[in-house]
Amino acid sequence: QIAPFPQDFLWGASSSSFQAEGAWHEGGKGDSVISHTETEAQTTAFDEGVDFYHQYHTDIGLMKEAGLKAFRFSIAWTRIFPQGVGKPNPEGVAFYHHVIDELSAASIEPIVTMYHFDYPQHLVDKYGGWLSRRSINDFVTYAKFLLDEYGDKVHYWITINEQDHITKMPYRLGILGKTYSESMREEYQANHHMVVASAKVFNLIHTKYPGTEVGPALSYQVYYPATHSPEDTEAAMDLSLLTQDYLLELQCSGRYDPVFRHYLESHNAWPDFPDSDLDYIKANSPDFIGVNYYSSDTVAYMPANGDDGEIGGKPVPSYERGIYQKVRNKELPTTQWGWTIDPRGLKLSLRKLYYEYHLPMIVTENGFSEEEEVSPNKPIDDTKRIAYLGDHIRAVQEAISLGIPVFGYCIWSFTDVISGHSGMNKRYGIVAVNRTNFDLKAMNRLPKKSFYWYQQLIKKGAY
Ligand code: BGP
Repeated sequence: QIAPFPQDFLWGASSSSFQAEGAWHEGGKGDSVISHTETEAQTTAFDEGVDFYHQYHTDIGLMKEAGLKAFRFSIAWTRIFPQGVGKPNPEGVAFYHHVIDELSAASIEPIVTMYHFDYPQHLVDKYGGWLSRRSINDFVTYAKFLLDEYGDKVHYWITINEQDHITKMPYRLGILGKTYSESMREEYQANHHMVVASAKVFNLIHTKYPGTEVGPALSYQVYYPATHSPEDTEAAMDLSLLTQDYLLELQCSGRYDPVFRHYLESHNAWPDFPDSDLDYIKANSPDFIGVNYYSSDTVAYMPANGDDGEIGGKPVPSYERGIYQKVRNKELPTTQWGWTIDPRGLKLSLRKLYYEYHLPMIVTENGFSEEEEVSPNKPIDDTKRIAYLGDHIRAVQEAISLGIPVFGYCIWSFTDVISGHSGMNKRYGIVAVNRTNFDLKAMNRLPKKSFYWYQQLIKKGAY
């Protein structure tokens, strides 16, 4: 028996400042680490984004037409504090008031991410950013400013988006020219500082802003063992621990898992911190967990002298000798980018997270990417996206039916945005943006078939 979605379920969609806003050199905005990445990302015109900065009014109009109950977006830290700290920038502050007010006028709940990958470059130059303990206070000062400014209008806050990925992508921390394995010590030091900073923001919210809820948004997935062999089962457990479980365990329970600690120590990557941090983190845990789910992975044991793993793609290394390698799962179809399509994996992830942490959850990102041709007169017939979203929404409903508290679901993304890795070739939106990689002129919005499908689904309140 499948239970209906709760009446107040937050049917939503998601985006992020650096992928949507553009206007990098307008409105007094400062540079973030994204402006300085040394990857292919630089060629993808984040500086123009999809022009949300100028077109938010149109976009929110479309959200209203779709019947969205929630919109999750992020604030660009460097629009508020161009240098990361110091004097706030009135134009940036006003911009987010406009966005939030317009959402509220359309009865759309704003879900606001404080930091979604675009860390202020100035703080990296000044003291190394998250690598230094000084970063903790600066994040808390920024968060406090946001709460004082927008706190009476925003109920749901997300502290950091996908810290689990930031930790594995050195350039997102401003560490240039080094791979993950070369910079592990710095990465996990930064990770620890981000957890303490988040705990301080949880504390701030719980003591000073009652009626407001806060949590992290993590990328989460299931890892299946490739065979029945105990080695592969252990490899799948290990990968889950090393990519995601270690972080939730630390953030929600104030504990470094011993196997994880052993892993860090054996790589000379154990961070420095005072013992009191762990008690503090334990005493200040989140109210909910935001779950970004796209796909699952299948894992085999990789001997210390094994060949390179088969798949790359997502920003988690595809193998680590002596521990795991990701392998293809023949049971599951994939997207053009080789990401598996696995709705049951979403239900399993929600079950596992609830079993471990007993916190309410919201799916903060879930979506299907494809290369698409935008034609001005014909809505894109994105049948595969509709099937993907429908199957994943069904999986959420099944989880809710089992008693797991999931209070919302946000499609990634509302309009097409600039993909983190593949620019405008990789589109996720239910509204197309008429913009090719290098044509910055026209950015019309054109609802796809999935837009009308989601509109009907929200109206019915059921899949
Ligand atoms: C998540 C990020 C988003 C978004 C999404 C899709 O990791 O939080 O910002 O980019 O993944 O990823 P991509 O654009 O690389 O396909």
